[in-house]
Amino acid sequence: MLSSATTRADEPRGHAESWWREGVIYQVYPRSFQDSDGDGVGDLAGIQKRLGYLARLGVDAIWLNPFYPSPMLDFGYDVCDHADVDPLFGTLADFDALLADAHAHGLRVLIDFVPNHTSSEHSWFRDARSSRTSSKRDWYFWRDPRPDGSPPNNWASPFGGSQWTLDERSGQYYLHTFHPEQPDLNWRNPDVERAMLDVLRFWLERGVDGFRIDVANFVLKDPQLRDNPPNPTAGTSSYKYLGHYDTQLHLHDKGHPDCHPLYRRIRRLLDSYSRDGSDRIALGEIHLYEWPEWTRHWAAYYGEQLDELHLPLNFTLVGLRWQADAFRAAVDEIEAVLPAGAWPNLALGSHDESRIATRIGREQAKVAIMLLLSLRGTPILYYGDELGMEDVAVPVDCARDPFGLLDPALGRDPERTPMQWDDGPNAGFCPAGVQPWLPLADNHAAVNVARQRDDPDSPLALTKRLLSARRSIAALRRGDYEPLDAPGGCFAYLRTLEGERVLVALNYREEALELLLPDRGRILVSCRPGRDGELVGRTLHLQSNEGCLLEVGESRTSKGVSTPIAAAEG
Ligand code: TEU
Repeated sequence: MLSSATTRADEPRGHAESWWREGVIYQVYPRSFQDSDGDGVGDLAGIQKRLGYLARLGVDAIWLNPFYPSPMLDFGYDVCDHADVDPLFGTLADFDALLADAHAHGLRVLIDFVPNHTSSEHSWFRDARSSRTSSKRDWYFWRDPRPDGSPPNNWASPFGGSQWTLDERSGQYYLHTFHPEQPDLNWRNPDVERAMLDVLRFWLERGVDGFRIDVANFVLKDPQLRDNPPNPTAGTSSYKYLGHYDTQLHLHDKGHPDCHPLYRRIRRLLDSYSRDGSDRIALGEIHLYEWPEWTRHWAAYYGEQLDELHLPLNFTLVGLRWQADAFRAAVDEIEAVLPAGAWPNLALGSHDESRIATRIGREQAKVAIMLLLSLRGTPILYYGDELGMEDVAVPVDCARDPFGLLDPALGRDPERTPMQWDDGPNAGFCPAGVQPWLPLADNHAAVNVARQRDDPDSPLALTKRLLSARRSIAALRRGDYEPLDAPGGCFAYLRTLEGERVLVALNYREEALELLLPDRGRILVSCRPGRDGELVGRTLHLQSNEGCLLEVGESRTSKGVSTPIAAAEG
């Protein structure tokens, strides 16, 4: 990244014009990153204490999950006040200090914006539910029961049951996509839009660099609230099965075309706060996985003129089997549907998904990190994945997540356990003698930052080498992507930019592999330590679960033409 003499004190050092295209976003789950006040729950001051680690790791931005005042039924996705900090996490002054210090470390800060619903404890909802004539009544969805007393339509909630709950006092049902304590806001009421855009302004004025928008495409629904049809592909998706929710094709409770003009308005607001080199961005969570041709609908959230979301989140890779051809097909499909000039984004996990090392295995997870950090697109790295942290089996009586209370198999606690910093008490997350809010992994004495820092074979060392390669090689940050036809079990591609040419070869299998390369090369980073810098002739040997990034000489390929690389003979 360029360093600039004109950088202002309140902006990150060394910004590039498209920081959000070239940079790596690191997701911090505030409850679980670092406890600074000894209550067993992470907080903003704790995150601030660890900024040096993040800067040294080599990421460019952090995204913080919600830290707003909340009853924490859905761990902050049930917001009571959008313009404050829950005392559990600190104060607004702590947020300002964290933001300023992050910027001083060269890190951008994205925060979670939760537009679809509030907590039922939010003053808006308390007011709305107080009477049918409340001035806030129409800020939420209220409908009379059907003649038989049942809910107004068939919409099923991912948290189980109906999306409607009867409010006994007024005799009407209110809508909640998720938990009954998370009533949905009615964005068709202009006052709601005005109030929520003011929330964005509040944080933009404080200097945040953008927002991760929770369930961005859920905010506008069918105006007639029609029933959802059955889902003809129920149970066939590789994405986790949510039972009753997945028996419906969610055509009418999300993804209404009116979302698009709304995101154009939000984009205009963000742009009005963007200055040269300092885009304020929208990273929107888009869930459409059961829709026919969903990738086309997903891509539409970039906007026809690239005037909606900078990065509509894409979780394609999370649901895939660990197979080279499945990954190549998924990446190629994303590339094929992207509007001209749009920029992909990639994630291997999040606070909602089983950890990558648990899903595919420890060695395989290193190959996956290499994939994440070398494909075309903005990588989003979930905290702890750089260590190969694994899901932690949380006993049923300690379960905290509302999903898990519904069905232990769906619980998201296992992927939200405390960050493993060192081999001291509570892994350095909270002081000795304090009980962390979720149990630590049993392996925390072996799998932690302090241990891995000195181990060249560790996932952390690999992640650092990859992030450092991204910093020095522009082709990795912004080059074209060209898939290569490789032997079974291998996903290989070129990243090219002007004269720079980086070949990535990933062995998905448990057996060694030999590849015939289009040209000679030099290994920049291998998942196996000790190979960096190795010169390779036309034959590349990959051990089981080994990935390599190679600088290759001039090749005879031209953009868009697939270069076969054969299995080496003999
Ligand atoms: O998640 C949206 C969402 O739909 C997921 O809960 C999904 O259904 C689940 O992970 C199964 O795939 C967002 C947040 O990321 C999540 O933490 C919140 O619980 C949810 O919204 C409600 O705000």
